[in-house]
Amino acid sequence: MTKRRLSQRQQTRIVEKQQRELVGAPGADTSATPINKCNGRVISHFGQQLDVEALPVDATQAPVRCFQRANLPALVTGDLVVWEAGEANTGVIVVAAKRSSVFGRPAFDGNFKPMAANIDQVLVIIAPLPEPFMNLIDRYLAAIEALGLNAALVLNKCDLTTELAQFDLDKMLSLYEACGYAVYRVSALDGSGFDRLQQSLRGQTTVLVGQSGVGKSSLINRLGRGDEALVGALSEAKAKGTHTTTTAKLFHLPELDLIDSPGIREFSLGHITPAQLFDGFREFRQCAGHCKFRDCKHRTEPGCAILAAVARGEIAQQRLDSYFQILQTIGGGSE
Ligand SMILES: Nc1nc2c(ncn2[C@@H]2O[C@H](COP(=O)(O)OP(=O)(O)OP(=O)(O)O)[C@@H](O)[C@H]2O)c(=O)[nH]1
Ligand SMILES: [Mg+2]
Ligand SMILES: [Zn+2]
Repeated sequence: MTKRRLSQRQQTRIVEKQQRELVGAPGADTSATPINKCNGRVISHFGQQLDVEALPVDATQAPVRCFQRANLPALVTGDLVVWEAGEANTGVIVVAAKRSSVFGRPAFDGNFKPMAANIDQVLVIIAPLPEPFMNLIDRYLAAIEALGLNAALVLNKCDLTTELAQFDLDKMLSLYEACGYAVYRVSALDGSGFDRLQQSLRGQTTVLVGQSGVGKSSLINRLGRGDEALVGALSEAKAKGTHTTTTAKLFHLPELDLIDSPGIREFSLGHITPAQLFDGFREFRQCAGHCKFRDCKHRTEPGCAILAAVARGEIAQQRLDSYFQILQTIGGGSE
């Protein structure tokens, strides 16, 4: 161990000390707080720099471009911080508050990479175009469940669906409704379906996730003034998104906060365990511990509670297939 590496206890003490410094935090010693220290929230980040808004929010104040002190963990959109003002609308983040929740996904190295903090729910957005994949939806839902967050599904671009396509989409979405997920069918283009959606967002901080081009930014614009987020056309050749949004960004809309996120190409679940994956399929949980064999793989074993639930129509075969497919990618499915 190098001299510079801190023990877990030392690290915990530093974090506790930093959190006591939070302006206005319970027990904070505000007498010692220099006048230029301010509470803030990270609203987006650009490489090494973060845009921070001062709290309480003043709509007339532009965000401050900040660096963060090197001893702080990587900060993300939604993080609550204390920052010190510098020159010309710049600053330095000196304290990071404890997160009440976090959403993220594994980076290329397989480690969990936070993307947004202090959020209440995650909306998984799909659309008739680009074509939705059930397995991708299931990956999102499993990741969201593993983080203990609420999830709901939004089918955007309902104005585009033909009767036949709508039938197929409804069939797929009804599987999720049967599992207890709320599903909203909307069009950011013509505004249909927004009343119910807006109701579910009120008073919450919600992250919008999904493939590039499904209309995450367009939904934010429809819920706001209309010019909040940059929107990009689908590629003509492949009807795929063009990765217009490049960084997670928080928007304050009347009575609700939304975090836009970049569309993704792949969503791996390298950071979750096979047990977490099982729990991430919420309709499986009722069967946990009810299989005849303790190490049941739920493939062909007699007395399998999962297979019995599939036979009774309580678990969709497509969801079980999806589970096996993901399980294999996290190293739990080899036989
Ligand atoms: N017909 C129709 N088109 C829509 C709707 N919502 C969005 N679009 C179009 O879909 C395309 C992609 O929209 P964006 O809002 O940029 O999609 P995004 O999910 O933010 O994409 P990324 O930022 O790349 O992840 C744009 O051409 C939008 O005009 C809708 O409800 N109906
Ligand atoms: Mg976007
Ligand atoms: Zn089983």
